[in-house]
Amino acid sequence: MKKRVFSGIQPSGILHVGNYLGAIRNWVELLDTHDCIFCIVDLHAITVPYEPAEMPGRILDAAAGYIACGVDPARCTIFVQSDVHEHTELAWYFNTVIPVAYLERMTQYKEKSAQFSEHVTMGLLDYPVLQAADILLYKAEIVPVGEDQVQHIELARDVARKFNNRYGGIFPEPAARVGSGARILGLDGQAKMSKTLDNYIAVTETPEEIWRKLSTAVTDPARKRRTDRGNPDVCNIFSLHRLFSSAGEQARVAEGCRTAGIGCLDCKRILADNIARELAPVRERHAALKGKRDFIEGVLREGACRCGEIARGTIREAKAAMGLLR
Ligand code: AQP
Repeated sequence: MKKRVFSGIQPSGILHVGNYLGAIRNWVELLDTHDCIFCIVDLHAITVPYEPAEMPGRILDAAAGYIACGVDPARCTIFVQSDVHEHTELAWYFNTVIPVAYLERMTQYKEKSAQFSEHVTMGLLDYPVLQAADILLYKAEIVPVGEDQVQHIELARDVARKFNNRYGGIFPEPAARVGSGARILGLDGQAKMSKTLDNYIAVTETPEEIWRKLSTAVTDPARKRRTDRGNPDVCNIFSLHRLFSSAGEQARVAEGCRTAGIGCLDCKRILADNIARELAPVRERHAALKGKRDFIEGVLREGACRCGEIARGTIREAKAAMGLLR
């Protein structure tokens, strides 16, 4: 029996290099060795203000993005969260075992409620409980995510433990799997790469767009002139080299930076070429999928069908344990 993996991304418009390195590249590594379920978490995306008319297109685009990044639907299950209504049902059961104080402590809740101070809803507070339900509905043991999501996976473990203590051992305690791109900083070199901060490179950007964005990105702040020696260890551009460039190239760039043998623009040029090379197949597959709506809908339908079956089984078990089955 392969261990089960679950992860998801919100359909909020754009897949960026942070999502790719923090999550999707790690998903692809697990395709052949694990039973992988990847979700488009639309119910999470509606916890902040959004445009309903745009949502159907965003969901399809997220699915196309997954597939374009190498999440091969023949080797895993891809589905849309709201197509399997048991996610919200299980979240409600979990709401009855998890204290409110646990949720009020969540970093993402604090950040998002500051960001959307006019829109601090129950959905925003309850986000991690729904996320626990997403994972535990499938009794997934491994959750590949970026560092920002580790606290939520810890909460999912708390939920599983509390439910099991109260009603019997139904749920495994899932573990976060954080890969080498755990926390990608944005082009400002300070905050996490994210859509809302507009400090990202999208996975579908052209080589020209990648270069345009990188050319103004922040490097070692102490290196002011071309002739100054730099420190790759504090340079965000070099941290991206670590994820996109070969070991030999990293060593040459680091040496060139430390000795002022190369300038920041030279260093960025090499990085831009390497990112563009790795993302070229993603961009091409994404463009090819544009005209294949029926194919994508088929993948999502099939995914919802398989997930619905597993979900119904778990819900039956949970209800029986809770005394809700007659
Ligand atoms: N900068 C990042 N570095 C590493 N991993 C990241 N992830 C997101 N940003 C980074 C990982 O991507 C997965 C999807 O998370 P999400 O659906 O919560 O993505 P997101 O939060 O919508 O991405 P943004 O751009 O950060 O959204 P906004 O700006 O709306 O808050 C997760 O595994 C996450 O860890």
